[in-house]
Amino acid sequence: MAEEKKGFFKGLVDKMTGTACPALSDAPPPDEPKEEKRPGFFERLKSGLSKTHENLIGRIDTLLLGKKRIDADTLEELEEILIMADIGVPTAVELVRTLEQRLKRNELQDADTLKSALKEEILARLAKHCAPLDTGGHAPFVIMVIGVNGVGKTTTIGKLACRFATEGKKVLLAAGDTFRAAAAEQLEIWGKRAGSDVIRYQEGADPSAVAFDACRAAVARECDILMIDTAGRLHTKVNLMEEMKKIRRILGREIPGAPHETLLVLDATTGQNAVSQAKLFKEAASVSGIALTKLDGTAKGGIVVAVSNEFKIPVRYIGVGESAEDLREFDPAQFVEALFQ
Ligand SMILES: Nc1nc2c(ncn2[C@@H]2O[C@H](COP(=O)(O)OP(=O)(O)O)[C@@H](O)[C@H]2O)c(=O)[nH]1
Ligand SMILES: [Mg+2]
Repeated sequence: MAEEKKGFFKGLVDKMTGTACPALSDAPPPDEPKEEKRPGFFERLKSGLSKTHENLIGRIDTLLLGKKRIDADTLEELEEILIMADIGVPTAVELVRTLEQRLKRNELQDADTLKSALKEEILARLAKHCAPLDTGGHAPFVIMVIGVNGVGKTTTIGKLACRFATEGKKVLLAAGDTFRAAAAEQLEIWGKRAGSDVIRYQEGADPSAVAFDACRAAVARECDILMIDTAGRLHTKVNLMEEMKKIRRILGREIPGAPHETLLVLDATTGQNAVSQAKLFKEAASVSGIALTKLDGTAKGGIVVAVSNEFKIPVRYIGVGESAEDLREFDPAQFVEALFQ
């Protein structure tokens, strides 16, 4: 109870001093519908995806310009465009096969019907593997966040902490990236914004010890969510995977079923590299969800489709910027709309 009060009080102070998640605590502008900041996010998503839009829809428009009818050659060229837009070879081939069948059934008369068929097929694939993260089943619900350096792990944890805090959840963060002191400092800044405590050790400490302490603290403090940041040095791939396994073991030993979510963070700007990373981590770390960051300003947004369709792991969140409000639950219909509009 005392903790609750402290959390509330701290939240109040942060609000007054402007250190609480500014974007999340801001009132919506008067002309925006109250309950959702969604239109704002949709616009940001749309402008973030504008390069991908140019890369994909722009090229499709050029391909179809002046075409009286759609034929097999058109679809072959479309396949190339899909691959260039980072939708990935397997998914591009699959999409075009489906469109060929539609063509045979005379369903694709012109550019518009082709584009809306493509949109439908992409949405169907995204929707099939979509599942929002449900943290309700366990307390504390333990989220282990993994991924290579620089993809946005710490930032995503910070944004999520803000998000959970606005839902009234008590969040604890663990600075498991002990490799760089700056990583723990960065997490503490986010912790302050979100009103969440951070368990941190000195630089170079054993991340498993941090995880162990964090579990004990999360249980003792009756937290709803525990998020564990991890290091992502890829040049020591084997060690990294071993370290992750060790952390997992500790978590599972301390809290039944933990980690309840292993969230892999991927940087959309890296395109097919993100696909390779997903492959690597899926095999080694039982990834249960994906967060795709930096969808703002990249031409490689097609990667969302590739990752979701190839790995059959739900994309939980997408990031379109650096502030707390720029992380949202992945909504396939909204994404496809923003991409095609
Ligand atoms: N533009 C943009 N930048 C992001 C996004 N997510 C993270 N970043 C930035 O990416 C950089 C690396 O993020 P960080 O969380 O430190 O990565 P980590 O090494 O995986 O923990 C930071 O400068 C973040 O602000 C995003 O969705 N969009
Ligand atoms: Mg980090």
